[in-house]
Amino acid sequence: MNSPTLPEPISSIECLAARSPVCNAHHVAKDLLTRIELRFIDAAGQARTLALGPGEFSSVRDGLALSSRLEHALGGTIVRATISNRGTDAVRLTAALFEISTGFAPTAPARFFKHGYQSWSASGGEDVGTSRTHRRDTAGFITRVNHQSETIRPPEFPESQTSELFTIVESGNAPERVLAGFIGAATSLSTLTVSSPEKIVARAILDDVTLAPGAHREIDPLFIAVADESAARLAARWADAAGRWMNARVSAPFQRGWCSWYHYFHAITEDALRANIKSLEAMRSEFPLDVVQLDDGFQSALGDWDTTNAKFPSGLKKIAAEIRAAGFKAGIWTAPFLAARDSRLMIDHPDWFITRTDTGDHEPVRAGHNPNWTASDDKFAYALDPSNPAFAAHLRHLFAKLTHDFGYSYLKLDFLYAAAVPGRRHDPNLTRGETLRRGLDAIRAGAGDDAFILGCGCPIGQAVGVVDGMRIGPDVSPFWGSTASGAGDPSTVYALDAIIARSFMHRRLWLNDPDCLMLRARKTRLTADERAALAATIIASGGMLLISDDMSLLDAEAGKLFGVVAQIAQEIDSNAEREPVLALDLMSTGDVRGLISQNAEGKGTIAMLLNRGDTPARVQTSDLKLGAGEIAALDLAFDEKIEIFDTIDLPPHSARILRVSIK
Ligand code: 9PG
Repeated sequence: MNSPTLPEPISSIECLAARSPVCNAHHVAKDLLTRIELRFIDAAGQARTLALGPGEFSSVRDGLALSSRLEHALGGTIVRATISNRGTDAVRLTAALFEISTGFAPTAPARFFKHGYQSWSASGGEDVGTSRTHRRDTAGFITRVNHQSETIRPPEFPESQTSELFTIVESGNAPERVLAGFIGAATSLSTLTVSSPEKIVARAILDDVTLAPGAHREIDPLFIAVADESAARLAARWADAAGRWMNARVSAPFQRGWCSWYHYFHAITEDALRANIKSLEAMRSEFPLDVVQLDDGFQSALGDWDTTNAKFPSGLKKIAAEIRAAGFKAGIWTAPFLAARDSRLMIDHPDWFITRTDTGDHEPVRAGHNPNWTASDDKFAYALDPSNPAFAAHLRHLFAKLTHDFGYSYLKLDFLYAAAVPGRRHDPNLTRGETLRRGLDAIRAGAGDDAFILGCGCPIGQAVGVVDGMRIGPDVSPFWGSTASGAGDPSTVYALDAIIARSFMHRRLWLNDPDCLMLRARKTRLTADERAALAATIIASGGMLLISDDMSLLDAEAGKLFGVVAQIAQEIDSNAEREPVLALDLMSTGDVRGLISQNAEGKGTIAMLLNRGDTPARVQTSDLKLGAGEIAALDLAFDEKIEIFDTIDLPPHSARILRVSIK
């Protein structure tokens, strides 16, 4: 693994108080990490463990060696563990566990941040230890394979107490919070379980991969920090460390575009696309966009991404040429790790799939279900296996063709979790995390360094350093959704929750894609307030700005609104290069949520306040701690500036942009 941007490790144990808000990194290293445990299966098929206690840095037993190294950097401690097989028999590795002592009282009420598995999975604050069950425990396989790094959690790591990739723990009124998170993800999926306030168990999931005699394996590094700062700021600190470790691609320009999905869905046709290209060309001064991205609905079959169905008679090359001739970058959607029964790919290459271990006959693993995707009776979509070099070579050729031959330079890669499903892989030496990474690397190798790659439906860690943009929430939709029904169905309110919860990732791990703006007032169930709340949350995140409307439905008023939002979005994006966009309260689950963006030169603050609830809300401005200055609020729904005094009133499903101007 290369990590050239990481600061030099400090070898002597010293207090970093002078260099970071962490008061004593020595304390973190020595006292917080209490145990490292390797779980493995020996040559006789026995489940075994090998552990390092406090202050122990290596241990060897029966030819298997476990060692660890601590480095103090970025205001915390980085723990690196290595496993080497010095014996004569192969072993299989199950997991590496890191026990972290938080210092919090076991009985005090505490909260932890439960971070979601992939783009669409929800993230947020939860109470520690109150529940051992989760709504997904009884859900079907497709739901669990979508939203959990393990479809069945080991009993000691229940879903309700488990966060993916990183977590933050806070207790009562204690000023310090504890952050623990993996900052590498190229070699495994990973989780952190908080069953009681005093302990975090971080776990690198090794999927029983083989470790041959003479071989060694480095566990992805774990970052631990304790600081008297907000949960959002700690999360940004994790993202900063992970981005540096994995060479995140964070320098793509601000992205503005159009996407076919949230108006046309599967019914998109070549004619509808062409009509929009014409409108976009004519409306360029009101809607200055760079990318036109065709979404799902063009392909001849799920898996056959270079051929079109009858709705797209001209074929993909001609369509890209038309988009480019109109002055836009051409973008295209694919689900590169999925295929349906009626695809040429699945018919010709039944051996390219991840297969089930619970059935004897090499059945491919089901990773999705969608009646719109296939004419076969079997409506499942199956998971492809990038650990198979033949399929990886196919990916390289396919994306080289789409990019260099057809002319698509913006690639939306969807349903990427499919490469990480459990099952039998071609290469038993690769974990599920490594298999996903290998697939992404093959796509990047084919598409080249200049293509803008957008991940979607993607486990969060494995794509860092490969993708330029990442969807960080579930789909928006032309209706608000019920705040009572629980997350699951696509609806705009859950997308807003995720945009706020994962805002800190923007320009740390990639460019955040908050999903699309919808401005149309007809053919939608979103009210004016709801459309404005969607726009306000998207722009306050600083992330990508894509419109998904039939452009013929947008009038001059929508154009004026777009002008306002595009300017604010770009301003917040440029702030984010220096200062991360932070949730007002990352751990909160209340109806009023918000984002805050600070100008690095100290030229004021822009905040966004959202009332996601079904009843009106009133906010005390002093509670927002926006700093001294005059606050002006902007209601995008009415293009209205409101002078703010002590309180702000927010109707249900509405948002305000607040600008603090320093006099
Ligand atoms: C195209 C869409 C759009 C959208 C993506 C993704 O669980 N599901 O059945 C499910 C279906 C679609 C979906 C997410 C989940 O949306 O996020 O932007 O590209 O695919 O099919």
